[in-house]
Amino acid sequence: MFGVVGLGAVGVVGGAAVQRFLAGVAQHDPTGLTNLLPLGNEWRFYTVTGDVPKADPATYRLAVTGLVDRPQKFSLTDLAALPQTDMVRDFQCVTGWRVPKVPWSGVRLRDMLALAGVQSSAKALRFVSFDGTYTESLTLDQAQNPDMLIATRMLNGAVSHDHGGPVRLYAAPMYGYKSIKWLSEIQVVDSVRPGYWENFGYDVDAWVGKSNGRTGDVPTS
Ligand SMILES: Nc1nc2c(c(=O)[nH]1)N[C@H]1C(S)=C(S)[C@@H](COP(=O)(O)O)O[C@H]1N2
Ligand SMILES: [Mo]
Repeated sequence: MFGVVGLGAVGVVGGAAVQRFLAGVAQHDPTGLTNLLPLGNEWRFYTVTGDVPKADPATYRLAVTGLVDRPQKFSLTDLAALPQTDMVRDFQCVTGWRVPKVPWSGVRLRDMLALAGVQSSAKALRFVSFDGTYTESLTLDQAQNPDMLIATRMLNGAVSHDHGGPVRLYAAPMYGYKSIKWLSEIQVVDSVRPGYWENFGYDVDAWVGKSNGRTGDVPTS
C-alpha cells in the first residue's frame, strides 16, 4: 500500500520521466535495494507532483505569514537586499545518495524570522511549495540553527527550476526531504505540522546520522 500510494504520487511527465520514476521508487523502497540502480552518484531531481510551473522571477514572492508581528512578501530583489550567507555543505538524501561540497547562498532562516518578529505563542514553521502539494516543517529551535538557509543560489548560480528555484530551503544538517523546493510561503504556527514525507513515515526530526535509522551517515554540518 505504501509503495502503491507513493508511485501514484510521482509524476511521470516530460524528458526526465524515467529518472523521476526511479527516484520515486528509491524514495519508497524500505529495503534500500534501489540504491543499486545505476543512477550515478550525482543529483536526483525529485518532485512529487510531476511538472511544476516555472515561477516568473519578476512576480515571484516569498510570503512570511502567521504568528509574526510583520507579515511580509519578499520579491527576489528584496531577498537579495538582505544580508547574504554563503556555505559549502553536502546534500544528503535519506535514500542514501549524497552530493559533496555544494556551494549555497541566500538568507539565513533565523535572520528572516528576526525580521518578521516571531510572536511568543509560536512554536514551529510550516513551509509551503508552489507545486501545490509538498510541505515541510521545522521547530523554531531547529530554525535557529545557523545552517538553515533560504537559498536563492546553489552551485554558483541561481537555483535552477529543477532544483526548486527561484527559492528553496536548504536545511544543511538534515536529510534532503527537509529542503523544500519551489518555496512560496513560511507560516509561523503554534505546533509542528508534519511534512509531506513525514506523513509517509520519515522522521520529523531529520538530523543526518541521527534519524530514520541511518546512524552510519556523517553529519553534513
Ligand atoms: N517541492 C518539493 N520539494 C522537495 C521534494 C519534492 O518532491 N518536492 N523532494 C525532497 C527530497 S526527498 C530531496 S532528497 C530533495 C532533492 O532535491 P533535488 O531535486 O534538488 O535533487 O528535495 C526535497 N524537496
Ligand atoms: Mo530525499
